[in-house]
Amino acid sequence: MRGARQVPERVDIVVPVYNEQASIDEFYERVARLGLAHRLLFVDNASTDGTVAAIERHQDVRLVRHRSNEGYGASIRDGIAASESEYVVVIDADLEYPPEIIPAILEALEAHPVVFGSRFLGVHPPAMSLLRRLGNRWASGLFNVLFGQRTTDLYTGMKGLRRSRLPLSDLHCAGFEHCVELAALVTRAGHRIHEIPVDYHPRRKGRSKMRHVPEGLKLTSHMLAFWLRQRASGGAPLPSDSRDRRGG
Ligand SMILES: Nc1nc2c(ncn2[C@@H]2O[C@H](COP(=O)(O)OP(=O)(O)O)[C@@H](O)[C@H]2O)c(=O)[nH]1
Ligand SMILES: [Mg+2]
Repeated sequence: MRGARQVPERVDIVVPVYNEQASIDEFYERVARLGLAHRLLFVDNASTDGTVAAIERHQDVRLVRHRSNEGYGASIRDGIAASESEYVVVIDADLEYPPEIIPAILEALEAHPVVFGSRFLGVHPPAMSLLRRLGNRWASGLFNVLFGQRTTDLYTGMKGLRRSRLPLSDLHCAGFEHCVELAALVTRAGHRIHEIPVDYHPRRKGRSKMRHVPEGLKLTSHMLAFWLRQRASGGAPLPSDSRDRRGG
């Protein structure tokens, strides 16, 4: 990867965790193999298992702790606030997204202010239920129509962001609606969401904590609310690819 040796000192890897004791060690080891373990910034969302103890066994990582469970979005918001590097990577510790994708995200961030790892751009369709696949496609499609983007995976948990190019302190949402808020914020900032394919492996350890159908309905209503708010404030310019490259 171009610049692989300089980039690490400019990246923070924000990892929201809630009861992920089973996968912390493997996640850490795999990031360590990339030479990036010391850039890890875990945000524990008041886990009730041994997640915190598992993280604290690794002395070169940072840990932000919530006293009570504040939601997925709150973890990312607080992780970003506690980080300081120009490159911010967000990834879950449940190993559904392989940490080995991080260097490719960093490389893409050199040219694009926002990079999503898309589970739908690979050679094979992701191993997820038809309902989840259709739900994601529908939500991504609706978002694209409303906000003029071309994302194929609005709800991916694998993202790269350039701090100087985005008003990240404007993120407020605490739940999974954070995904919509962030994508809307990217649009408001005038950027195109750039995507690279990511392999997705449904969790082997622990169980999914997201209730997909109710969350999907909630996210759709948030999407419409963000769109109405954006329109009320004069609307956003449609993102253009050329703007992404300028000064990237
Ligand atoms: N559901 C949930 N997940 C959280 C929270 N805070 C952090 N997370 C992490 O966010 C990720 C998303 O949840 P997950 O169950 O993997 O959803 P799924 O991958 O879509 O099945 C997991 O890695 C969690 O550990 C929270 O408050 N609620
Ligand atoms: Mg997951």
